[in-house]
Amino acid sequence: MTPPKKISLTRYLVEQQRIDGLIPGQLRLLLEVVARACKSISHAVNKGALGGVLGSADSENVQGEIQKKLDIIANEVLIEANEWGGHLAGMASEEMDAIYVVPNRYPKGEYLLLFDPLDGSSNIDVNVSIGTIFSVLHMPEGDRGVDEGDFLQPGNRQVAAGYCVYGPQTTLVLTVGDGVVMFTLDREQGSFVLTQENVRIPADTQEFAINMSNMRHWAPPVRRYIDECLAGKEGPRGKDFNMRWIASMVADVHRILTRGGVFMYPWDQREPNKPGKLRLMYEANPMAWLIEQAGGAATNGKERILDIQPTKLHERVSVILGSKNEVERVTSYHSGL
Ligand code: AHM
Ligand code: MG
Repeated sequence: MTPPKKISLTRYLVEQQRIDGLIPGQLRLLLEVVARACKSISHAVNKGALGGVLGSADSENVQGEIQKKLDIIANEVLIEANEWGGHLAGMASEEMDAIYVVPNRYPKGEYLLLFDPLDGSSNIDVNVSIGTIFSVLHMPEGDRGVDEGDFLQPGNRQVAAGYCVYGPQTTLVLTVGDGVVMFTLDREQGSFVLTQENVRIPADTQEFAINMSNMRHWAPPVRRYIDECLAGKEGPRGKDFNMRWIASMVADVHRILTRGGVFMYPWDQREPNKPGKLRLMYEANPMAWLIEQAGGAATNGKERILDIQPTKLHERVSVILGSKNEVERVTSYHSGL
């Protein structure tokens, strides 16, 4: 029997460019560079204590969170890999207060790249899955200089989005608006190999993901939804639910893309003036687009995440995403509020 042919990320992107014209040349280069950077972050993650990469960096990011060494390493890897290729005009990151404009010594391209270089930072030192999340936007038409305003586009304007999860396998998950594809890193070959096309999320699920320790702070609609799940077969839902919470959005979303489920990081009363914990532009938007492209849904309880007009680069948002019927149910519990 002929072994199944291995399709590398490079080949996949070239074919998409050739057959469907879905991926312009500069975007293809950008995605390859992001994938290469993820490969190198994956190596650093795998070395762990042997590479001296664990622990805190004794610095804070713009959100007032203590940075881990790997947060900073991953951020640098992504910037260094992307700044010289001529495909980008600027970058923005969870780990940088301001946008990063491609230095004048390099040619400038037409795209903007946003990323959370290492999501799930609290899992780094305990050897649990973490990941890189990225979102690609087009520079607004006719704009010559790059400023923060150029980045403030709703998620429905993304031209590519994805994440790379560093778990038992390193998996790169991508959309350019034509469904969701997954590539697994083949360490012997050093390349990402296509392992799943046309990823679909079942519309129904019996599994939810939420940090239950915040229950007492939630708003009534979220409480109601979780209470009903917890009531199981005897409750209004008439079925038992299972729970998972990895504290790495990449790993939770990856599970949902693989077998369905609903993920929530809702607004809560701990910090009533913040819309949520997660960041809109480089966490919620790319994940929301991937989820929708796989047939799921993503809202903030009131509206589609992808339709939110951002007003700040590091803006936060309440997130409910995953299996369509469950997301619609939680969202309907918010209506009239
Ligand atoms: P980070 O970007 O600083 O790592 O924070 C985002 C992470 C998400 O990956 C995860 O869903 C959430 O924070 C977990 O938060 P908590 O520790 O409050 O459960
Ligand atoms: Mg994050």
